[in-house]
Amino acid sequence: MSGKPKLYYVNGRGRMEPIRWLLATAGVEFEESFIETKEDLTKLQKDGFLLFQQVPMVEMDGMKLVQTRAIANYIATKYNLYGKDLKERALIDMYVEGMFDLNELLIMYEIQPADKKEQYFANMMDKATNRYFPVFEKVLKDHGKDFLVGNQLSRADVQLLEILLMAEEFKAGILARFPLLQSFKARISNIPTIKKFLQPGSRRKPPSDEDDVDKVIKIFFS
Ligand code: GSN
Repeated sequence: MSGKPKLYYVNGRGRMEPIRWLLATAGVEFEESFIETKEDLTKLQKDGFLLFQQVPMVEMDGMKLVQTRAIANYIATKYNLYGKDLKERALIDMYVEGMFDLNELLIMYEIQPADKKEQYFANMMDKATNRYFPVFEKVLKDHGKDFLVGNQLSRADVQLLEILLMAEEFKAGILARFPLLQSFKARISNIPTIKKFLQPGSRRKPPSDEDDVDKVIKIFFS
């Protein structure tokens, strides 16, 4: 074994992308094993690799970690991206849970039936710009610091940047009303490990195309 974490998921963003972001931010190299077919998933399930028969799964430090949040919590704690005390951690948890909720909305867009997409998109954009983004804009405005919590980089910053970039892919200009989120985006994107992750050739996954979506539906939803 190489000693590097090994990620088991499809070759796309989905629930694994926040994990890739956290590892990349921590400067940790990782390997990936991609599930390409339903049979690949069934094999992992039959071999007893997956505690709840689901991915994401990350093999690291002698463990087979499942449940996205548990995996992210472990990595964030291990690499000091989880605040310096209980109160900071509580804030980070609240922010990150909001981000997970928004992330879920965004990643589920592609698999909506064609006749539901327009309405789904409108709701998703409404939630992003009227529920979630104003919260983070206000946090930055109120404390006037560079990072969301404790004036040091945490998983909340990393996960917010990920979601800002994803939201912009859906709608360029979505940050127009949020000047502090725009400067936050530029600042966090410039952290060396993150800058590297944002460059072509990194492990960051592109947005999915129609073929990817068909494949994911076949693997997980049929
Ligand atoms: O967050 C988590 O990891 C879990 N609460 C949910 C994981 C999950 O739903 N995994 C699906 C794939 S959909 N996106 O990641 C899954 O592995 N489904 C296979 C199955 O047989 O349930």
